[in-house]
Amino acid sequence: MAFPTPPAILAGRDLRPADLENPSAATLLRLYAWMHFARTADNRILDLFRQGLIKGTVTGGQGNEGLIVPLALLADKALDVVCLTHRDLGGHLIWSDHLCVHLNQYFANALSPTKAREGNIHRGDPKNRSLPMISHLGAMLGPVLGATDSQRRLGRPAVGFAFFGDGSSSTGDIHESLNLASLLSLPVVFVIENNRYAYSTPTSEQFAAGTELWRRAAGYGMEGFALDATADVVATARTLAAAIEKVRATSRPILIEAHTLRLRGHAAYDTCNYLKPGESDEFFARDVLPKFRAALAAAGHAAPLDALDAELGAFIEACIKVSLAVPRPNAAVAAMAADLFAPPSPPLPWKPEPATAENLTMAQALNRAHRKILAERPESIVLGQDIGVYGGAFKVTEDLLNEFGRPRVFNTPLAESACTGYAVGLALNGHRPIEEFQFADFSTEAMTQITLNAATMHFRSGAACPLVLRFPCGGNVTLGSFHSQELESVFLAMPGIKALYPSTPQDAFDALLAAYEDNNPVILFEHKALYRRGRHPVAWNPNYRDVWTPKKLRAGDYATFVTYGEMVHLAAEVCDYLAAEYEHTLDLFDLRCLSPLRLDAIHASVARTGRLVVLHEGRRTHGFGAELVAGLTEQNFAALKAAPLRIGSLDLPVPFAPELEQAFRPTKDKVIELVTAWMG
Ligand SMILES: Cc1ncc(C[n+]2csc(CCOP(=O)(O)OP(=O)(O)O)c2C)c(N)n1
Ligand SMILES: [Mg+2]
Repeated sequence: MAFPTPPAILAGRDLRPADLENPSAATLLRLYAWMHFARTADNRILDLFRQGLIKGTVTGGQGNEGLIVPLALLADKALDVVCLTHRDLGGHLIWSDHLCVHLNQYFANALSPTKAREGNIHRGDPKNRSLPMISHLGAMLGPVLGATDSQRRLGRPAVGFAFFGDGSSSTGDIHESLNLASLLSLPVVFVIENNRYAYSTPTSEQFAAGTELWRRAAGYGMEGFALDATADVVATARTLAAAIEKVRATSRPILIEAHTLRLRGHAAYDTCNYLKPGESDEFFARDVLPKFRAALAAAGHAAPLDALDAELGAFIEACIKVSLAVPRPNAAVAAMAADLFAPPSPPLPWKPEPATAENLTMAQALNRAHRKILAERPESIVLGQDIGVYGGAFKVTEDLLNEFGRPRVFNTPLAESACTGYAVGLALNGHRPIEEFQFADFSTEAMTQITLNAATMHFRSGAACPLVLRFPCGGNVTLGSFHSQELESVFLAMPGIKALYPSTPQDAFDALLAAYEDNNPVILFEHKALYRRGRHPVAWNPNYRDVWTPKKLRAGDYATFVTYGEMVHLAAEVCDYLAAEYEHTLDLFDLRCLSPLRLDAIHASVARTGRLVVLHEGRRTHGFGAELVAGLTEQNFAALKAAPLRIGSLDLPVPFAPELEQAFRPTKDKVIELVTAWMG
């Protein structure tokens, strides 16, 4: 598809600080051209929405051009990192791609850069470090921090640009991200686009501590200032240029509160009935674009301005025509399903070490796997709370800091959301982070980052997000409701996450390598009660990728028994008991991989035995076993000789006292009782 040739003035997408000292007519006209281009594109997108040619809704950037255009022109598009918001079409147009590509996104057609899986302003350009926005305001900042840090670690003097609105400034992620950036001394320009409203809510109803949001900077130990981006474009550009240069040179973050405008309300459907009388007129009176145009015209540029307006208008119309002619998108289910996960890459060239087996606990096996990864893979980074000097709550990361040093191994603050977002950003830029959650329970703090930002990344943007999230999980350790949970059915209810759950030290060693080299977010469930349950031989296993498939631990013909995690050991004892006492032998499978499920061998077993027992530690109702039972029985229904047996914990929070916890969770005696009753 041939795209119309852009007007020559749009060939220049950069503005250097020197250009602003005594700006030439060409510089001023270029600034104006991009602003006018962005405004006209936004206006036409609104028209097209109203005509029903664009679906969903549109959130315009009309009124924000005085900020986003100079800033995007000043950014180094070959180095810097950005995550633009729903007011920043101008930024997208400048950062990369032809207008037609952006329109294809709005029309959600066959050439949409998100393959029509996202709509309207919800896109980025990950290969050019423009990180795709997600709706969850605040959650976009962490990835900017990570990708910017990744650039710096690779020796590139990048700056990150993190945008958020006055309303978004109320989210917890903003606090976490500002703190993290300052703590790690990351060169990030934080920009608050303060247009005085969040949807219909004025700033006065958003926060009590005044409206000078930039003053928050002091609380994070960073510089901050306010900027009126509706006044003088050149002055704004100069201020931004100085700030960017400073951040680039010092690698310290900065917080800019930019006063901007929202000329068309929140979105296309907004009636703006909440505005005070005359307020809209006041907005339009402050609009910087006509003021800039009038100043340029007064300076003698009226004729080129008219010509520019005409040329840009014609170009936009030509682009709309081209993009409107693009066919509707491919709705084939197979094509969508194929993109849920980033494709597997060849195995990494691991050294076949340790060649001789050592007797290790699971915690030690995981420690060995971390050391192997850090020693052999320069792109690896290990982060988490207390994982440094202390070696982690379960000592899995012991001595890693000593051996590999900062910044490859480092403690994170108590900020699971921003830190996971930061890890997402590292992953998007070619690093491979391994993040330890102190307890799996605290991963709920990072729910949005894991399930929406990371897990949907490949499907909606085509970018790989190789991330290992280590979850010390499970009970039987008398730690109560907030340190004992099994969360697999919570996280795996969302698409796009892989998950491994090893039950032996060797499988744990293999699982960390397999998870590490995968190009997707992988949760590694590590049962706390298994960390120190005896020492077992661990060595380099060339077939480490087998952990993605179930392992058959016992063979039999009476029934098929499926379980994972700590329950594997209990199930093995139950199987031995049934063989000894009842002469019933069972096929016992350790699932090992919870996502994506590869159940072929188990299907074959159920088809042969005709009986199924599923056991897990998480709650029974809505538990992961429901999926296993459904999947395994719907395919083998005709072969079933009995109703499947599903065993899990009670449908309660994990209780504290040992007596209560034992009553809550499956124990060997209870499982034997349930299975023998089921056997009849
Ligand atoms: C965490 C979160 N809660 C609610 C929403 C729904 N929502 C979308 S935009 C918006 C207002 C955002 O206001 P602000 O941050 O000031 O940005 P603006 O739209 O004014 O540019 C809201 C509430 C959201 N996207 N994210
Ligand atoms: Mg706002």
